[in-house]
Amino acid sequence: MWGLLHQALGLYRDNPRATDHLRHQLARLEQPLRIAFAGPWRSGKSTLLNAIMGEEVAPVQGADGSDVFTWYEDGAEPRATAYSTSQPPQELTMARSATGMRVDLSWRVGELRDIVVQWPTRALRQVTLIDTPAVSGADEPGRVPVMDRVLRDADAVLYLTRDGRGTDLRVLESSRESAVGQAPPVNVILVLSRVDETGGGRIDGLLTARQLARRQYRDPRANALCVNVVACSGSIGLAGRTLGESDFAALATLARVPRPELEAHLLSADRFVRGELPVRLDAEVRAALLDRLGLFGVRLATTLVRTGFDSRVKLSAELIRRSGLTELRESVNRFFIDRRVMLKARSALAAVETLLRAEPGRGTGELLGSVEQILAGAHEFRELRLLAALRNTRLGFDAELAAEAQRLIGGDGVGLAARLGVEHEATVQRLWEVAAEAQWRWRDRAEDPLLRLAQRRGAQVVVRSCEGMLAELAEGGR
Ligand SMILES: Nc1nc2c(ncn2[C@@H]2O[C@H](COP(=O)(O)OP(=O)(O)OP(=O)(O)O)[C@@H](O)[C@H]2O)c(=O)[nH]1
Ligand SMILES: [Mg+2]
Repeated sequence: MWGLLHQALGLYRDNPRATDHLRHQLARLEQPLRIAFAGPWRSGKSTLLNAIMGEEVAPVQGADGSDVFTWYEDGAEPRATAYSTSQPPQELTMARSATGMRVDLSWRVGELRDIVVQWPTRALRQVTLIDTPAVSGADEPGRVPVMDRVLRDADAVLYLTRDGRGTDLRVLESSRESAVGQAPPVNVILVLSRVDETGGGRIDGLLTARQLARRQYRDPRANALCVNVVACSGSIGLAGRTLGESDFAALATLARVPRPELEAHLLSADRFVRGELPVRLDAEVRAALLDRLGLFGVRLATTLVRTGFDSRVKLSAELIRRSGLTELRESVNRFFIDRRVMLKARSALAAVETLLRAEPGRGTGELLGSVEQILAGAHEFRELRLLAALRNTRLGFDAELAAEAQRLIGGDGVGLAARLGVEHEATVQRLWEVAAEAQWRWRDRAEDPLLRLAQRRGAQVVVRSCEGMLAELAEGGR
């Protein structure tokens, strides 16, 4: 990757703008992984970003029609800087709130381009999170469509949609024109968002929505666009992560109201806030609960309190789990953070490819060839292509074999223990034995004349993954 960027630097040495751009890409390779939250208007991007951070830092319902990208990165001190098209960078005042912070934004929206927020939190050690404006289908003249900028500036994307079909996905589909773009969509997780609203208000509605996500995941159209589909309610996840003792006390008080009576009050926001309840709970407290959890969330939380989640800690954990946030964070870890080196390399490849196509000259054709070769040849990319093929068709392997192949090529986690399906404490000796044994078996398959060519090729990738593990063990890694 470094080599390719340096070759490109050589080609464009007389072009200061291109050189600048390439140097920027080189620097970016060293920086934390950038994950963007993208999607249509009001799909819940800012709320989900807050839920992942575990704090309310991103303003929900910001200014409509703004083009601002807000970057959240690790920093020793909370700090926010605004970058505009017309003025020098300017520091913004921030105020801490009970559950996060607020940035004071008295700015003319059209001029603002980026806000960079530095925020000391563990959540940002390895990643930078980017809150982005709503994507729109229509490209306005003179403006880079939001999704193009998202794909250029971020290494990985959580794409939120409330329906998972139709127009929302078209924006993603149209962004796959380049060679890098046509490689497996390893940098996108599709999030079915605000799923608490789709379950018809039933307590198990969230579970139903999660099943729907799994089904959609097998739909070839979604499959071609992302590495995984996860259903999530950002607001319930966020409420779970920021649940305070006083919130819990209020919910516990509500849970003492006989169920049919509470249900009647939970039919509308107005009834809930203003109705007569047989327990003491101020209207402001009720309004605050409603604001954070929604009617469905209040119903869910009180039901959970009644069924044994009877402390702040227990209730908080269960809300997070049910919201789908736990699963989403696991997916982000497995597909993005564990694979950050590859994802960063991919961003650099995409940047070089775009430049080579935009400014062709002597030697650029050859370098484009190298980009395509890296994409086709790098083992990590092969693993990901195989993962996609296994998910779509299993390549004709039976379920058990397909599952084993998926595990060995890192589909269940890229660590050695996860790939080999052994316990974390396993000795190097044991890891070695399991890897060597898997290598032999898959080598037989790779050479089995009775298998189809695609299957033999797939088996070769698995063999290569096993070899990689053995090499890593030989170097003393685990
Ligand atoms: N019920 C429910 N409401 C949500 C959820 N996530 C967000 N909302 C609400 O939906 C509205 C929009 O949420 P945001 O997080 O601002 O969505 P966004 O995608 O950032 O919106 P824009 O940036 O304006 O495009 C707010 O009123 C949120 O409270 C959710 O998971 N469930
Ligand atoms: Mg927003």
